[in-house]
Amino acid sequence: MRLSCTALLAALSLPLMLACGTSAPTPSSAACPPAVASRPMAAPTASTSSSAKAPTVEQALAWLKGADAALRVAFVDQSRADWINMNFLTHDTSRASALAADESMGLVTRLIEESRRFDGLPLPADAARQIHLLRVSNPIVSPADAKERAELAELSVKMVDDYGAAKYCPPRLKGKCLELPDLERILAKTRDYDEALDAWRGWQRTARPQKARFARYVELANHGAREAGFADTGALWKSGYDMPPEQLEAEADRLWAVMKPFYEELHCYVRGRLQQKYGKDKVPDGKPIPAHLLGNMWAQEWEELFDLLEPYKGQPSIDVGKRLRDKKLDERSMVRIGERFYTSLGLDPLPDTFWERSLFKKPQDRDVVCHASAWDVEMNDDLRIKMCVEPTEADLLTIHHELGHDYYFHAYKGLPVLFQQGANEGFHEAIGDTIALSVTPGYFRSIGLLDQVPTDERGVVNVQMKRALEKVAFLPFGMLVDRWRWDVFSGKVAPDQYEAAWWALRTKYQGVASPVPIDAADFGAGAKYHVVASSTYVKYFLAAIYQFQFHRALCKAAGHTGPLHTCSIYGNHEAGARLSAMLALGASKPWPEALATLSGETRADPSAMLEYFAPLRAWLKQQNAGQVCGW
Ligand code: X8Z
Ligand code: ZN
Repeated sequence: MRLSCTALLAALSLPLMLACGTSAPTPSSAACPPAVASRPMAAPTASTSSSAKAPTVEQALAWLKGADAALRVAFVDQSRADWINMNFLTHDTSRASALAADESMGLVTRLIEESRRFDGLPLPADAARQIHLLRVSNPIVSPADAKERAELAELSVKMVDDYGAAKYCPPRLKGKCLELPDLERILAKTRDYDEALDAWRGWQRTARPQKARFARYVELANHGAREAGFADTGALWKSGYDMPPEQLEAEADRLWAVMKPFYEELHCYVRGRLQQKYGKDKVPDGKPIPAHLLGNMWAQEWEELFDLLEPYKGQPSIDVGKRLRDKKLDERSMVRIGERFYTSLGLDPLPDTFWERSLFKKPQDRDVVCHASAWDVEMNDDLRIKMCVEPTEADLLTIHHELGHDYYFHAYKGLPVLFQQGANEGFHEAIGDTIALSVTPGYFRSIGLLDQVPTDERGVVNVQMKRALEKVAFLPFGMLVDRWRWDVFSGKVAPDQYEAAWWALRTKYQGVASPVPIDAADFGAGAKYHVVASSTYVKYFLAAIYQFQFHRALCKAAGHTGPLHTCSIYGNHEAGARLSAMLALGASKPWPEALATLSGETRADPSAMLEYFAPLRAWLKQQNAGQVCGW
C-alpha cells in the first residue's frame, strides 16, 4: 500500500512495514481459505476457483483475516529487504529487494482477484472498506503473469537504486564526482548563474538512462492496473481519495484556482529580485524564471534564496542553521529536538530501537538512498527514519516531517494492515508539516536556537516570506508531478514526448523554464526521486493545504486567539490529544470523517493557508504594484 515517503521502495510502497516476525500466521478459517498460506504465494488456492458457489459474509470475513495476516508477512519481508537495500546499495541487496517486491506484488494481485468473489455481499462497513483499500492502496499492481511481474519488480528497484547511486563527475574535478546532496548544496548556496547551471545540468543528465526503463515500467504497471479493473495506473492512483478519480483532479484544480493568484504574486516579486541579481537578459520580463536559479534542484521550494529575497534587511536573524552549526549540534541532537516537540504534546517518546536502527548521517563509505523517509519495518513500533541530515534549518524541518510519519505509524499500529495508512496519502504527508508550522521563531528562541524574535511588522513579513518560499512556492510543483504521470499512464504522453510534456507543465504551473534547449533524450521527470520510486506526488499538494487547516484546528483546540501565524501548539496536551485521535483512525474511515474529528470540517479548505499568510500577501500586493506579473 502506498504510504508517504515511507520506505515503499521499489515500487510498491506498502502501507506500513509490518510486524510479527518471520513465521507467518495461519489463516483462521478453513471454510473459505484465503489464498494466503504461511508463505504468501506458496500454494494455488481454492478461493480463486470461479466454480465455487456464492460465498457467505462469514467466509468473506475469514478470508479477510487471512489476507491481513499474509499481507503483514509479505510487507514486513519487503520492507526489511528494502531497508537493507536502500542503506547498502549493492547488486545483491537490489536483487533481494526485487525478489521481495515480486512476492508482495504477487500476493496483492492475487488477493485483489480473489476479493472479487465477495463483490455484492452485504459486508460490514469495515470489511468492505478493507477490500476497497486492498484494491486502491498499492500504487503499482503487478500483472498476473509471473514473468512480467518479475520484470516490473526488477525495474522498479533498479530505478530507485540508480537514482540513489547517481553521480555527476565534471571533467574539471578530474575524477571526483558529485552526488545529489553536493549538487543541492551548490544550488542552495551559489549565486553564480553558470555554476548553478552546471550543477543543475549535471544532475538532469544522470536521469537519461532511466527513461527507457521508465517507459517499460509504465507499460507493465498499466497492464497490472487494467487487469485489476482500472483504466490505467493514473486512474488507480486517483482512486485512493474516497471520491471518483475524475473528482480528485477537479478537487486539485479547485484548490489550485484559489491559491494561484497568491503564487503569481510571489513569483512576480521573486522574479523582480532575481532580475536585480542576474539582469534582465538572464531573467527576462514577463517570462518564466530559469529553473536553476531558485536554489533548489526542482525549483520546488525557494527558501534557500532568502538572503536575496529578504524583504527587510537589519531585522533580527531568523537563520537557525547558523546557530545549529555554531553549537555543533549533530544529527541525533537535531532529531531529539524534533522528538521533543511531539512529546511536549503528550505523545510517546520514540522507542529505543528508533535510535539504534535509524540512519541519520550520510555514510562516507557506501551508496545509500539519501532521500528522507520514515519507516516501521516490522509494523510493530519498529519506527525509523533514513535521512542524510545536514545542519540546516530545512533539514530540521524535514526531521519534523519524517517524525510525523512515524507518529502516524505508532498511532495506528494496532489496526488491521489495510487500515494502517493515512486517512488519505495527503494526511500522512501533512502531519509532520503541521507540527513544523508550530516551530516558530518564538519556539526556536525558547530552545536556544534564536536570540531574538521578530515582533514588528517588518520582522513578521520577513518570517512569512521565508515560510512562503517553502510552502506557497511548492504548490504548483506539488500539482504538476502527478499531472505529468497521469498523462503518461493514460497514454496521452508517449516516451518521445516525456521531456516536452514535463517542461510544458513546469512552465504552465510553476512559471519556470528550462535554461537549456529541451532535448527529448533528457528525462527531467526522472531526475525527481518520487517519479522513479513510484511514490505518488499530488499528496504533497493536498498536504500543503491540509496542514494549515490542521494547524488552525489544533490552535483552536489549544485556545490560541491571536492571528494564525502567531500560534505554536508546543507543549499543549489538548492539541496533542486531538491530533492523536485522528491519527489513531488510520485509514479506517473515509478521510472527511477523519478531518471532522480534528477540525469539524469535511472538505479541504485553502482559506486557512490564506489566513496564515495574510500579512505577507498584503505586503506583496504593495510591492508588485505597477509590475507586470505572470509569464
Ligand atoms: O519527499 C518528501 C519528504 C519525504 S515524504 C522528504 N517531500 C517531498 C519532496 O521532497 O519532494 C516533502 C515535501 C515534498
Ligand atoms: Zn513525507
